[in-house]
Amino acid sequence: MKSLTLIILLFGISTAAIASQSYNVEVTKKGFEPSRIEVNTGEKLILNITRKVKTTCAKKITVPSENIEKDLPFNKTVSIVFTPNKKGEISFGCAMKQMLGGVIFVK
Ligand SMILES: [Cu+2]
Repeated sequence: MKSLTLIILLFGISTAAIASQSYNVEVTKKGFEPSRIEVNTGEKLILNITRKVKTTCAKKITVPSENIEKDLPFNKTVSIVFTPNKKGEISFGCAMKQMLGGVIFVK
């Protein structure tokens, strides 16, 4: 019986690892939209970000806790991918001390 439980447990873990969630984010004159995103812990997260305005300080996106920093070319979709492994809040924003930014809620 113990081994059966282990198999079920392993199966559960691998399913969670395969699952992914993706969200589209745009940079508009208001900043990042949406600026609040709710995601599940343990699932691969894909954020597809498109900068729609030419004049903004958000020409880059940073996710400091994940060591992510990426350029956001005008009108071109850039994806950032990581797996949130614990519940809580992950902030993201422009490279300039996140003057424009948002929060990812990991539940
Ligand atoms: Cu900025």
